[in-house]
Amino acid sequence: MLNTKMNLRFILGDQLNLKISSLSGADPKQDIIFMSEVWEEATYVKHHKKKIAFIFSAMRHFAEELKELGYKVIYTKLDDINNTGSFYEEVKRTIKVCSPDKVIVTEPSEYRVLKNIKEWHLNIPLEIRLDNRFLCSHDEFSNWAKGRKQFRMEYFYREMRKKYHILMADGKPEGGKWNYDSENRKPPKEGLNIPVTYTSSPDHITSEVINLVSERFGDHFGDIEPFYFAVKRKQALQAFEKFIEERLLNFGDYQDAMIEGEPWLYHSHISFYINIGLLLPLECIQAAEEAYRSNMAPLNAVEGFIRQLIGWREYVRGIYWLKMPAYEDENFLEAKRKLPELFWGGGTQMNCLRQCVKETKENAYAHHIQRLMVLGNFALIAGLNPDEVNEWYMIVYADAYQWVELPNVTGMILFADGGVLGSKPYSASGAYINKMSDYCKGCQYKVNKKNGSDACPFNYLYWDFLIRNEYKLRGNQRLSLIYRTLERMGEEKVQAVKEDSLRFFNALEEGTVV
Ligand code: FAD
Ligand code: DLZ
Ligand code: SF4
Repeated sequence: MLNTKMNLRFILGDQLNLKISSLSGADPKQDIIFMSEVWEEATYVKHHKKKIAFIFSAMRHFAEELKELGYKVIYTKLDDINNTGSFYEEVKRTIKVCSPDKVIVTEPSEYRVLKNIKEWHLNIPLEIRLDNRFLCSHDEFSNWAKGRKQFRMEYFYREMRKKYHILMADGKPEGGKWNYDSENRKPPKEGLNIPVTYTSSPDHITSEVINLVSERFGDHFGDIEPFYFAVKRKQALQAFEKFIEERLLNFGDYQDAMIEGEPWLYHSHISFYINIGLLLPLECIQAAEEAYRSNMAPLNAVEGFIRQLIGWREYVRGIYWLKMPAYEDENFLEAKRKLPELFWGGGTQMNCLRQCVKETKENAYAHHIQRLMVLGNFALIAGLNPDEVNEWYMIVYADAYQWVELPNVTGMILFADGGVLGSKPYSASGAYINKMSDYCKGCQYKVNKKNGSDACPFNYLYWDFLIRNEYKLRGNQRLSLIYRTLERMGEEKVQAVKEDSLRFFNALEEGTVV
């Protein structure tokens, strides 16, 4: 029978893939595809300029691709005269114009937007479809989590490897081990030959968007130019291929390394492309496995990379949907300190923080260890308020959406969930940063000094954090050794830690450059 129903297929800015579930069964002759740049989404936090430009440009390119494939597309640009500024009003306006029988949308990636959509009154049916890009459904994750006292990524990851037959040999993990991290995470060495990352030049669509963002979002954080991200699937595939061919080989070895002036290292730089749909996680995982099978990259590198995608990425999403909305308000350690100006480029003498903020401002990107062990570690041991830290991470990274940002910040760096996502806080002193980077060489502070005004602040803040939070953390088995060391620390030393930390925090509050 001929289908005479007309569907309005609403595609959000992070759903830019032809295989997205909301397009499944689409009839180019009947259906209308709707996309909209809305003020509400662009400003609910003051996103980095590069992030907004990237999303708008990728949306506009995707709309063009759909038109070339013969689809009817209605697209509202941010500065269209009739743009009402919100998803709800824009969808209602479009319904009035084209009178569809039904609206179809793939579930939004964020709780905030899903809640909003569920409250819409459209007077026609609204079908919300599951997001088929993710490899673990909400139900599967809940079933995995059910009855477990503790969630641990490593066990989830093994299930996912088995489910998708990734790096498996006769039902066992390839090479005999599930995880090859003991071979990874080498400190950086002199003279590494780091390949340049993918860049593209802005075309007329991107140039128009850059002008729009400069005009309308001039007061947002971050540098808009140079703009070099891929904005079309074809380009994102090239960027990913470049990673497979040139950097995957060393991904494991230097996964945790940090080098001044080298923001990209051997990472893949695909999170922003995957998160908006330009790349699909499974195709990236399978391509990496193929690189191993064809001897292009060693197992430690390939397993490490695949674990990030099929393990961590799916795991944090699972935790997010399992724990929302309460997860947003978690503050297990009752951290209250305001986010200092240095996070906005306000200046600091701590070279590691200065470099990571500078690169974040320039690129809307920092790699995992910069986010975790420099910026995140500081936020944790300085006791920064989780709401402010979460907002900062949501703003500054081009790959930030709450489903992935919140668990990484609240769970992974701040331990604000009390140990749901990870088993212990990732706190570390300056020694870790010194081992894994060359930042300390260019720092005014002395990484080997434990106390005094020229000592590395990470050194005394690390102990002060443990002292301040002893009543919450003492019972944690994985911290028992550290607390025993603290017990053996003389009263004089403890006093010095407290005094140095107090001096540091006072300076921070007064706005003095620390
Ligand atoms: P690679 O190092 O090459 O890793 C490959 C891929 O694995 C990434 O592209 C990403 O898709 C996935 N991945 C790796 N680690 C994680 C992780 N912990 N959680 C989820 N996916 C992961 N990632 C985001 O996509 N958006 C965020 O908003 C975000 N916020 C973060 C905040 C903090 C405090 C921390 C510690 C991590 C955060 N991450 C976030 C995870 C990770 O840092 C980035 O995914 C990664 O740095 C992106 O760079 P890449 O593509 O070069 O990653
Ligand atoms: C991040 C973002 C921004 C800045 N702007 C838009 C927009 O104008 N239109 C749109 O459809 N999506 C945008 N996005 C991505 C959305 O925030 C994302 O799709 C939802 O938050 C997912 O829940
Ligand atoms: Fe960072 Fe301390 Fe090293 Fe300075 S000395 S770069 S503050 S770890």
